[in-house]
Amino acid sequence: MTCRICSADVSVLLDLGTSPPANSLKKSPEQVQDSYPLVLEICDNCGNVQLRDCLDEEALYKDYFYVTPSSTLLSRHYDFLQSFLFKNNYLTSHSFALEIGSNVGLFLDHIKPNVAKVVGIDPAQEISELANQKGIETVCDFFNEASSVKLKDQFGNPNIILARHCFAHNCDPHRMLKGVTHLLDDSGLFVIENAYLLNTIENNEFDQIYHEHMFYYSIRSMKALLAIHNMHLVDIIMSPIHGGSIVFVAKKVSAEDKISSAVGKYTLQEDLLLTPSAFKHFVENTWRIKDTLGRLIKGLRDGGWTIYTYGATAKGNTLLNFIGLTDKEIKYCVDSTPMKQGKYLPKSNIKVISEEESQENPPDYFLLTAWNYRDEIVNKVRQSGNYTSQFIVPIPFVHIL
Ligand code: DWN
Repeated sequence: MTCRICSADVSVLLDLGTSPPANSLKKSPEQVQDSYPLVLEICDNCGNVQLRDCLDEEALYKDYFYVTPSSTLLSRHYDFLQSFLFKNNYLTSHSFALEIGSNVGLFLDHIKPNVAKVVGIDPAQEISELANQKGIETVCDFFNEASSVKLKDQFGNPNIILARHCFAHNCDPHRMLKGVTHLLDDSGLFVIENAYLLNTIENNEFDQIYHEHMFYYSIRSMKALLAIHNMHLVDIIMSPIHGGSIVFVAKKVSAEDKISSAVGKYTLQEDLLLTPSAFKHFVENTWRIKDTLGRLIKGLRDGGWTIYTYGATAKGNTLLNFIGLTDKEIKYCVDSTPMKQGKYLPKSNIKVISEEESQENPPDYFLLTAWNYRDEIVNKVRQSGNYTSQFIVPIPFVHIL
């Protein structure tokens, strides 16, 4: 039980029981899957919050079905991120941008017309093929020191490396940073976008805890990690995407670096708010949500009402499995991703159907497991003419829309 950033001793913050990998949808309900513990630990020395049990990359990405959804919210977020990067000259029309964990290449596709070159690297075979088919050059591999050597030989030094919602998907961030420092020259930038620990804690987002998420980064823990690699933060921006995300802009330390005032401002905020009592409330609220939602869903089911979940999300699988909800209580899961449809959610065995299929036979309630797209999904359902299905929103506290 040691911290994977600074090697100090850690203590257990929250134990969510066991679950299969959250993005490993099953081809049939009979398919047997192993479950693994979901235990969150905290390090008092550097502030790191980490998952205790890390799965190996094979187990995690063998049957990986997360495809970045096409969403107006996400597209607006890409605009916001792109304009922040251009406004501060972190990206220019001469930039070569490399994205780690680029998935089907939606973000690279967004910036491609405005920069000199884009390349992606993603370990999921089917997903990187989809990106290449769409014209986003994508290498199918894990990003580490070894693959960084190959990337440098093939493409040269990127001006900017982006890791959006994937930097925490790695049990040894030092390995990833060795690859980054190998690829970047002294002026190169490393941009990490990740769920922000302060938002996760304040909004009771315990469902963000699953095996892909091996770290829950704060500014404090990120600074400690970067310092080990002679890197530091030069800027930060916050975004509401995915329940509250932080974008860290880092580079190799140099005396001439200009540090944005945002770094000091957000560090102060975090020091004041990410306190032991905030963690205590988070743990208490997690158990409260489990109890309230479990009773609500089982009560509605016993009353004869039909319930579907909306969003075959990784988060949703943590939520369902922690509460113990299965296909006995929930008839279907609705999701717009063709690759997920017709498959079954891990452990709960709930069948995934398309949005069109759900429109033909809507339920009394949707449990909104993609609560990060709440407004977009609710509007879509209402615009399809369905004004009767109600939405049960589990986070930050259980409520009905
Ligand atoms: O870090 C991660 C985040 C960013 O994405 C990953 N490790 C995996 C993934 O987590 P998630 O599965 O919880 O992600 P999303 O992005 O919340 O998934 C939304 C799901 O909802 C997708 O499967 C698509 C679906 N969806 C839908 O059916 N109709 C989404 C929208 C916007 C819709 O209108």
